[in-house]
Amino acid sequence: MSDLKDLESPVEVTKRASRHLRGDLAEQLRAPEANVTEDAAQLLKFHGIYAQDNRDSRRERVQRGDAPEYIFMVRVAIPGGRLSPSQWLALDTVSSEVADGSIRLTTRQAVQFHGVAKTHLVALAGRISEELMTSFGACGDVVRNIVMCPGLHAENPAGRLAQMTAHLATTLKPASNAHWEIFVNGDRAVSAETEVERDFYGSTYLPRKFKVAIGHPNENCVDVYAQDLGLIPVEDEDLGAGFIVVAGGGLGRSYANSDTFARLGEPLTFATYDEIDELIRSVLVTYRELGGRVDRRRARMKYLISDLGITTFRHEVELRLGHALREARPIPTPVGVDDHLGWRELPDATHQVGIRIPAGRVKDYPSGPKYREAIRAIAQRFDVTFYITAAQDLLVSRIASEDRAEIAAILEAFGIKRTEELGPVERGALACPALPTCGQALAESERRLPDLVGLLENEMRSRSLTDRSLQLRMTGCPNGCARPAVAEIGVVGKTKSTYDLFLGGGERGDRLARLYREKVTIEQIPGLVAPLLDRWKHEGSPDESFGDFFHRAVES
Ligand code: SRM
Ligand code: SF4
Repeated sequence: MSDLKDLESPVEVTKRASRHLRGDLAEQLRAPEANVTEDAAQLLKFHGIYAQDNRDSRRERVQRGDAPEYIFMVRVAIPGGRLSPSQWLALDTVSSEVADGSIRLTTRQAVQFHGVAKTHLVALAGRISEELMTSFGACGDVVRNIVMCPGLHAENPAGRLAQMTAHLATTLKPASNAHWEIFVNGDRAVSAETEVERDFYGSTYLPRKFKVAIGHPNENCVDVYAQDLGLIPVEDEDLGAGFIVVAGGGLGRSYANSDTFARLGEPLTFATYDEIDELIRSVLVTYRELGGRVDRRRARMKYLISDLGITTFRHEVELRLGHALREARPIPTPVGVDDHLGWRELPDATHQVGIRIPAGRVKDYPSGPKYREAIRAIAQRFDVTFYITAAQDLLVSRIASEDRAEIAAILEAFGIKRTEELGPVERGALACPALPTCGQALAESERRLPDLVGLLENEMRSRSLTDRSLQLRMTGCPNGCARPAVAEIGVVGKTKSTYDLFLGGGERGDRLARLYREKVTIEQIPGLVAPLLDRWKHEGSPDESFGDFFHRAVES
């Protein structure tokens, strides 16, 4: 046993000693220092909080002999991305009162606040908990925010799938009362001594984060193959409604470990609604027991599946489940692509408008669109439902027919572009936050996205390709938070000013992009893509996407 402990990563030791995620967080939060210790920073992640510093001022401050400007990022889990108007208004208030004035919508339908001071963390947690939201379990070695295609939810908000998302979001959270005790209820919460963590977490939780998404069978806006577990709802002829379960996806890589890679999930089984809870738990226990705990860079479930092979992994799940798994059913090929943007009528005759939010950053631009003001005005006046999408956008859903014109007028008044006005790259471009907040960023991402979008759209325009779409995803490092590994054009930070260029993924999310050029600057990218756009225009078939064309004609 002691040998095993010697091999564990230090985070495992911190988790085990934490008394169900408490550690000395309460004391650390009260201490006068602006930052926290490394151990506390690891535990804070389970509470949805990241210790960061402002990287724009880091160098200058350190040269002056000053400490870095310590700040915190708080991620609020929003299951299925669904929010009520009063929940949105609470997030809006928090963003002005204790964060940097923006609300950052994430690629997993959650919300992030940046630039929060340590002294404001408790107030923030308390405010959002009043609206039944929490950051607990939004980060850390647990099941992260449950992602669900907003189409599935909006079409049937009271349906079985919507209920299942809510159920999973509750039952897959850690059982520990630590969060409520430290951040919300003070000493009213149950003592750690009597607490038992959920059986699939135990005292050291999972080896790493674990991601679950429920995708639409007709389109793949959630990137279901990029998840540790992807669930695709289908009807089985014999067994009725259930899910094709794909396992072992994940897109992060690390330059520091060459044996890390992006991987697509592969079919594991078919499970009915009644079976899905037990199946997920058995997968989690398998991962908890067999997953790597030595090198955190190679601890995700995708490596376990890759190392064992899916057949052996299935067998291990069966051993824990107590019976054989069914064969997976054939995965339906998505019939289309749906970014959920623009206006549409829902089955219950209400309306929905999907608003493009550049890089998910809901804020008011001084001489541009006022996203926060517009959405606040809608939340204050209308009984609607909001959905955050996995493409960092926001849907205003369940709009009564009589309110449609007024909501359209609000969006126009605050300068929000109509979907038809969006450029062919702008419409679907994603970027991770990167600098100045992300401690792992090697290069800019969100802040340089508009430049790259503009450069690529110039190339599209000069070739009269503006009626086609081109999917661009950019990240500041190979962790891949905006999922560039499955994009038509993936731009991945390598050094301060250079990026690796990946090409040939696609909007079905079922193919990895290929490394096309290493270490290029943003300014070089249009020149590298331009000849391929020419070929796509002249050699591609009219309904062939750029990614499909590249894969068929250039890569092969
Ligand atoms: Fe991510 C770490 C932001 C989705 C793979 N991610 C981070 C951290 C917390 C940086 C850190 O560890 O210090 C970033 C916070 C930066 C900041 O300043 O805000 C960060 N990740 C994001 C978000 C906000 C990107 C966005 O533009 O929306 C997304 C938040 C999701 C959420 O709401 O839960 C986000 N991250 C993803 C995705 C995409 C997805 O899940 O669909 C991936 C690739 C899929 C995957 O997990 O393989 C992703 N993030 C990572 C990794 C690589 C993990 C690995 O397997 O090695 C890290 C690094 C880590 O965990 O140590 C990371
Ligand atoms: Fe940070 Fe890298 Fe994720 Fe971008 S991809 S947010 S730089 S960890």
